[in-house]
Amino acid sequence: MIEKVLVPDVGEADNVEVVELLVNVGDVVAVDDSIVVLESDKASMEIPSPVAGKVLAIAVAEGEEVEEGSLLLEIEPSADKEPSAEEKPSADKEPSADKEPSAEQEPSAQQEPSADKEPSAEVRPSTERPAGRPAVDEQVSTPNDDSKELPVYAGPAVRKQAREYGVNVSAVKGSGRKGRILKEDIQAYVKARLSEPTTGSVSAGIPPVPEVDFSRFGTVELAPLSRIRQASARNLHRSWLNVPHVTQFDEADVTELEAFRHQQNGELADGGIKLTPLAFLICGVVAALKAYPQFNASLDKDQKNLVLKRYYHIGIAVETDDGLVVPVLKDADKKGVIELAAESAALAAQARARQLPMDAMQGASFTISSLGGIGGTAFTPIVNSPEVAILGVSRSKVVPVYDGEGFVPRTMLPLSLSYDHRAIDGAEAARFTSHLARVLQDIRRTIL
Ligand code: CAO
Repeated sequence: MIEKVLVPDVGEADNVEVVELLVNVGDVVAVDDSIVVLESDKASMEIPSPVAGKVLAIAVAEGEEVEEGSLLLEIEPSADKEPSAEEKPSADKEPSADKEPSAEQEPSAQQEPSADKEPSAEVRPSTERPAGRPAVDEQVSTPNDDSKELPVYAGPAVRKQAREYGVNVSAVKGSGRKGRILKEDIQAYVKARLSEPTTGSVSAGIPPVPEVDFSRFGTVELAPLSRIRQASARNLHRSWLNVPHVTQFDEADVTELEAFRHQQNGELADGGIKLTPLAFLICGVVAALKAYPQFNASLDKDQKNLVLKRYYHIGIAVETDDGLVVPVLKDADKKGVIELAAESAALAAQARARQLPMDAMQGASFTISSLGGIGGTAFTPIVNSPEVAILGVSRSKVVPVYDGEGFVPRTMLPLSLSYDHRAIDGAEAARFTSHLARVLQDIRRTIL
């Protein structure tokens, strides 16, 4: 008499995959010995043998999809006798030291085995096993050949998953029958490892700042951060972590420019227009970006190309009561200084009134952060990634400059250019700020 073993009720799953065959033709199984591992979207299930006996035929192959009622195996029932140790399916056998791969031989994530490194036909038992079906006992390994630790039971699909995650199966506790490691065990292991606190070494991630109860030292008060501050904190942190920053400092002699600006402000006063250094800076920056297009660019996803932008949309960092906002002055290359002054003032006013439309904050190709109205001598702005550079401007001041014959008073404007060193070299940055300084020294250069 031949007993047909069918796929039992597998819950809600319609189709399940045969991920692992745990027996070979000719194996003798006892009642409840695991014979096959099925896997649905949600879980792996080891199917136990409903009868004791000898496996006559295997009707499925690994990777095949089956459903409730599909034929799995044909078993010739035995006359109530438990199979001897020799007859038992090889997965349950204690592995012999000379045959099993040790954990040290387990491929690491970096050493994904190539097809030609799969167990060769010679090391697989040749008995009646269909081609391509791995022998079950090849899936048993000990953590270390010399150790007295228990062997590790895991099937090929589970081992493949472990390799993909870089997990050493010998470290995983199996929750399947007889300690067999299931895919869920690998997932649980990875999850547990990821949620472990980091040890403080750089390779283990960024060490968290310890939480301190400041009220132990004195009175404290909580000041909630606005949503804008929280959003800019995320952006700044992302840029800080991703971009290798370098800041190039320089200064521009803006003596003549400032004289011209004050004179123009006198003439424009009636029209309600005020020229600040910012409008001239935008104008000078566009000229420098045209001369050095790699600053008006982004790195592509693979970091193999610079995406050079043929448009000049300048982000202006604006301080608002709710935090830093960066509206974008579009097509700055097509606008004159007065228009740039009017538009940047309007954008700053809109930002402070929280009236900026979404598209006014997108598409910048380069950003200027001016603290000149406040003070300071220099600072290191954070690149507004994925842009590759940002110009910081501090407050100009009149200083004595030696002109070869004597000291003369000159108005010097401090420039701080931070850049992404993956995209830009230091020499290029020095050329960019020198060029910008020359343009600002004589703004007529922008029309050349
Ligand atoms: N040197 C000397 N004086 C300067 C100057 C400079 N570099 N820049 C501006 N000034 C003067 C202006 O001429 C103006 O003078 P008057 O009042 O005598 O006319 C005064 O400082 C105030 O200028 P302003 O700041 O109102 O205008 P602006 O066009 O220079 O700047 C804006 C506009 C939006 C950039 C600015 O208001 C702002 O918000 N700056 C802060 C940006 C910021 O927070 N950056 C940090 C980001 S972190 O990277």
